[in-house]
Amino acid sequence: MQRFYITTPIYYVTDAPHVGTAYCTVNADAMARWHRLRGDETLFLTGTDEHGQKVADTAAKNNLSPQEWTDRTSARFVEAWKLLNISNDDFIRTTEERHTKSVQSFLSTIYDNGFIYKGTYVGPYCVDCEDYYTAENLLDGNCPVHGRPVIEMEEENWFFRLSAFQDRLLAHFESHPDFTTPETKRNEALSFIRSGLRDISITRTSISWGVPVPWDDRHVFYVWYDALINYLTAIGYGTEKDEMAQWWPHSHHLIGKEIIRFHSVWWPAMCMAAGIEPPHHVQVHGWLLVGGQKLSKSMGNDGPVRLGEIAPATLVDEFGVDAVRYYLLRNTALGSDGEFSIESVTARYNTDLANMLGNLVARVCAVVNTKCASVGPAPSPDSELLQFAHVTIDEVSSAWENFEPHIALEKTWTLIGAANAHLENFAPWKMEPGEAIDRVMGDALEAIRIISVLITPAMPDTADEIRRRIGLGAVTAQGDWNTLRTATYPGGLAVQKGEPLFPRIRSAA
Ligand code: ME8
Repeated sequence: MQRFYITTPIYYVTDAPHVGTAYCTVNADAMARWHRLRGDETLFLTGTDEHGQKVADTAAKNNLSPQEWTDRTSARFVEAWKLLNISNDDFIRTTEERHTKSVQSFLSTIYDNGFIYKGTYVGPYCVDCEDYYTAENLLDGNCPVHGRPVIEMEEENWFFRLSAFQDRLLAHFESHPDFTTPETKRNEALSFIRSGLRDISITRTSISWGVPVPWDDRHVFYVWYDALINYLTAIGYGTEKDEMAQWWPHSHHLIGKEIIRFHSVWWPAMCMAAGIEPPHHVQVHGWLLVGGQKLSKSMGNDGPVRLGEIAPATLVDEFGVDAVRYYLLRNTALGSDGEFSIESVTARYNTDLANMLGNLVARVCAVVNTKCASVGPAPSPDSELLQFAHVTIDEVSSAWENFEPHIALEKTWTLIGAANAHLENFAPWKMEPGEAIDRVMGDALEAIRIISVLITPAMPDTADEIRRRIGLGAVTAQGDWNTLRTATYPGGLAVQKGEPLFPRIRSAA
C-alpha cells in the first residue's frame, strides 16, 4: 500500500469550466480511482483559484464584487465535477480562511528564513497569464501564450530570492529523474533553470483582492504565490489540523504544459525555502485543441467553436457521463496535445463503446439467457482467452501506475476485442445447450468480470452496471482488485439482459 496524493491545478474563476479543464480533472479522477482500487491510501484535491487581477477585473465587468463573482463561479465548477462523477475528497477555494492561514504561515517562514526582500519591479506583465515576462520572451510584443498585449508594470514589491535555488534545483532534478514527467517536459523545466533564475516579485500594492502580507499590510500576495500553496492548505499546513506528516511529500501534481515553470521550478524552490521537501512528482499533460488552437475560456463563443456547444454538461447530455470520461482519457496520450471535435467523440463512442464494449456485454447476456437458462456458467481453468486476460491485467496495471490512461484503456480494449473474437470464433448462438456452450460462455463471463474491474477508474457507473447484469456486486478494492487474478466468475449467478449500454449515435454529417 502506498500513499497517493493527487491534485489538479486550481482553476481560475474567470468563467465556467470547459472541456479543457474537464480533461485534466477527469484524468486526475481516474488516477485517484485507480489508486483507491489498488487499496492505496488516496487523497484527491481540486478547487478554484479566486484571487488576482484577472478575477477582480472579470467581477467588475460583471458588476459584481469579487467575492460574489467567485462564489457564483466556483459553484459552477463544483456542479460540473459532480456531473462528471469526479470523486475529489476535498475542494479548495483560495478565498477560504484555512487558505489564508496556511499561506501566511508558509510565506512568513520563508520571510523568517531570509529568502524574501523588498525591491522594485519594472517590466511586461500578462494579466491573462498573471505572469511576468522579459522583453525577449514576448512574441511581436505580445504575450507568447495568449497573443495579446501585455501591460508595463512598475511596483515596489517584496521579492522571493529564486536565484538562490538554482543549484539546489538542478541537484534535485539530477537526484529525482522522475520529478517532472514526461521527459520532454522535464527537459523544458531544466533548460529554464539552466538559463538562469531571476528573483520573483511576489506581492502587489496595485490591487487588494488577495491574501494580505502578514508583515506589510499595504501588500497582498501575487496570485501565483498564494495559489501554489493550496496543495499544502488542503493538508492543514500551519493550522491545528496539520496532516503534513501523513501526506507530504506524496503529492502528484497533474498540470497543463503552460504552467510547468510554476510547478517544477518555483514551487520546489518555495518548498526548499520554507524548509520542507519539494513535491514528489509533477505530471504534465498537453492541451486539447480546437482547430489547432488551445481551447480556453477566452475563446468565448466567437472563436472556431461555440464553447457552449462543447461544455461538459452538453457533452454529458449528448453522450452520457462515462462516454465523455472514456473519450477524454483514451483519445489523447497524456503529455501530448490532442485535437478535440464532436466528430471524434462520436466516432469513438460508436466504435469503442457501442460496437465493442456494449456489444460484448449484450451478446453474452443474450446467449446466456437463451441457451443457459439465464444462469451464468463458470469459466474453464486455462482457456486461451483467460491467459490473455491475465497478461492484460499486468499491462493495464503498469499503464495506470505510469500515468498512461490512454494505454491502460487501449490494452483493456484489446481484451474486449479478444472476447468478441472468442464469441465470433465459437458462435455459441449456433450451438445447442450443453457443456461446450457453458465453457464458451463461462470464459466470456470471466473476461467481462476482469474487464469490469479494469474499466472502473475510467467508467465507474458502466463497470457497476455490467457487473449487475452478470450477477456481481459493485467493484471493491478488497474483494475485486486483490483477487482479480486468483478468483474467477463463480458461475451459477443470474444473468440479465438490459437496454443497450451505448446505443449507437448517428454522426451529424
Ligand atoms: O492556470 N486542454 O488556472 P486555469 C487541456 N489558476 N487542459 C486545459 C486546457 C486545454 N485546452 N485549458 C485548461 C491556472 N486546461 C491557475 C493554476 S495551480 C496552483 C494554479 C487545464 O484556469 C490544464 O490543466 O488557467 C491547465 O494547466 C489548467 O486547466 C489551467 O487552468
